[in-house]
Amino acid sequence: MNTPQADIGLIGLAVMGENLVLNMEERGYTVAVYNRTSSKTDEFLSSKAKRKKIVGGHSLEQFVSLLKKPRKIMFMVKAGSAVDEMIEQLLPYLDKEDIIIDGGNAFFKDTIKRVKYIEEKGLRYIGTGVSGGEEGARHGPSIMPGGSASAWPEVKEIFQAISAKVGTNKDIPCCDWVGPNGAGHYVKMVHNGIEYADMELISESYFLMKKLLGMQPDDIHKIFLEWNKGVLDSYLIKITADILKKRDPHTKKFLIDFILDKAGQKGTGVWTSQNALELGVPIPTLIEATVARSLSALKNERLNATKVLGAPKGIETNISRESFIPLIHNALYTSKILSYAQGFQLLRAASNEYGWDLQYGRIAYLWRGGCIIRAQFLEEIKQAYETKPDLQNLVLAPYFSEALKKYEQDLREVVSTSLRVGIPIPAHCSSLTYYDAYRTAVLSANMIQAQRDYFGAHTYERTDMPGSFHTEWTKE
Ligand code: NBP
Repeated sequence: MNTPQADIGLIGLAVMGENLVLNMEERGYTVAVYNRTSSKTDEFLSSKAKRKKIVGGHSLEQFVSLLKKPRKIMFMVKAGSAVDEMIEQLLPYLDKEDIIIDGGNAFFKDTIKRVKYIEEKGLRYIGTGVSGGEEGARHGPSIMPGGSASAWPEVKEIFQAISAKVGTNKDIPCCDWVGPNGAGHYVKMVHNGIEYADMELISESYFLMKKLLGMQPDDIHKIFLEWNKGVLDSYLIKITADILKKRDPHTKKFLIDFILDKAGQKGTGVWTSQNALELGVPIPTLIEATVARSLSALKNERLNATKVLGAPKGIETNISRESFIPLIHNALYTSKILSYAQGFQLLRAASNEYGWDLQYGRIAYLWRGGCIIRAQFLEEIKQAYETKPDLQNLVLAPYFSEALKKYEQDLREVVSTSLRVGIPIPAHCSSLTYYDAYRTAVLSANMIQAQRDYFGAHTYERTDMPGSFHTEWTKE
C-alpha cells in the first residue's frame, strides 16, 4: 500500500473540486484526489496536476491509504444522494476521529442528519459552504464551515490558508467556524438567498435605465462603473459593468441584447424562501427575487400575454436621465440595505430555532471577500453587529437607519414611476413595502384577527387589556 503522505483528500474532480485542489497545493499542502469516474482522475493528474504535490487513487481504498491521520476528506460532489452514497462507500475504510467534509451545496437539514449519523460512529463531519464559483475555488473562496466542533482545529489552517483574505494587509481570512451541525450550510444558503436579491435588484436598475430612460448598454456600463466606486462597491456591480460592455463576436453588437430573458435557478433561493416561511420570518425581497426568476422562465406565456393584454407603456418621455439615474442609485442602495436586513433577520431566527449561537458580525466578514455577494457594505454590517450584538434589525443600526431615512423618498419615487409606466421592478417594490410595514406601529392585522375569530373562533388579543378574547360575531 501507499505511504500516507497527503494532508487532505478531495473527492469530486469537477469544476469546484479541481480548483480547490490546485488552491490547496499552491498553499503548500499535499492533496490526494479521487473521482467516481477514474478516467477524470487520470486526466487531472496528467494535465493540471502534473508535477504538483497531488496524488490520486483509483479505488477509495487506495485513496484513503494516501492520507495522513486523522484523515480529512472533502467532498465536492453533486449535492443530494451522491453525498450519502459517498459516505457509505467510504466508511468501511475510515477510522474513528477521521473527518468527512461536505463542501457542496447541501440542504442544511441533510447536514444536520449527516453530522449526527457520522458522530454516532465516532467520526467527525463538517458541512461547509464554499462560495465564489470556479475563480473563488482556485484563488480564494469564502468558506463557511459548521458541524463537529472538534474537527475545526484540524482543518482550520488549511481552510484559512486557501480562503479569500480581506483587510488592509489582506490577512483576515474569509473563513471561520460558523456553528454546530447544519449551521455552515445554512449560512451558505442565506448567502445565496441574498445573492438572488442582489442580482434581481441590480437587474431591475439596469432594466429601468434601458426601458424607462432608453439607454444603451455602453451608457449603462459607465453608470455601473461609477457606482462601483461608492457605497455600492461590490463584485456583482463590477461584473454587471463588465457584462454591459461585452460585444457579441458574431454580430459585434452588445452581447447582453442577445441573451434570453429567462433566468435559471438551482434551488438555494427556494430553500431560503421555504425556510423563512417555515420560521415565520418576513424576507419579501429575497422571496420576490426567487419569484422573479420563476416568472422570467415563463417566456412563452409572457409572449402570449403581451399579445392578449398588450405591453405596458414602459417609457415616459419627460424623465431626465441626469435627475433620475441618481434616484435609481439610491433606490438600489436602500433596497440592498433592506434585503441584507431581511437575510440577517432570517439568520437570527434560525440561530434561535436550531440553537446555533451565530455571530452575525463574523458572518458579515466571511462574506466580505471571495464570495459572490462580497461588498464594501458588509464592513458596515460587521461594525453594526460588533457595536450591538443583540441588534434587533440591521435597519435600526444608526448607519443604516440614517441611509434609509435619507434615501427613502428616492426609492418611493422610483417605485411609483415604475408602477405608473408598468415596468416591473418587484424586488424594489417588496423592499419598500417591507420598510413601510416594518416601521408602521399599527398595521391592518386587527381586521385579520377579527376575521379569523369570526369564522374559526381563533380568538384575538385586545389593545386595551391582556388576555385572549372571542366574540359571537353573528349574535345581536
Ligand atoms: P457538480 O455539482 O457538477 O458535480 C460533479 C461531481 O460529482 C463529479 O465529480 C461527479 O463524478 C460527482 N458525482 C456525481 Br454527479 N454523482 C456522484 C455519485 N453518486 N458518487 C460520487 N460522485 C458523484 O460539480 P461542481 O459544479 O464542481 O460542484 C460541486 C459541489 O459544489 C456541488 O454541490 C455544487 O452545488 C457546489 N458548488 C458549486 C459551485 C459552482 O459554481 N459550480 C459553487 C459553489 C458550490 P463523475 O465525474 O464520476 O460524474
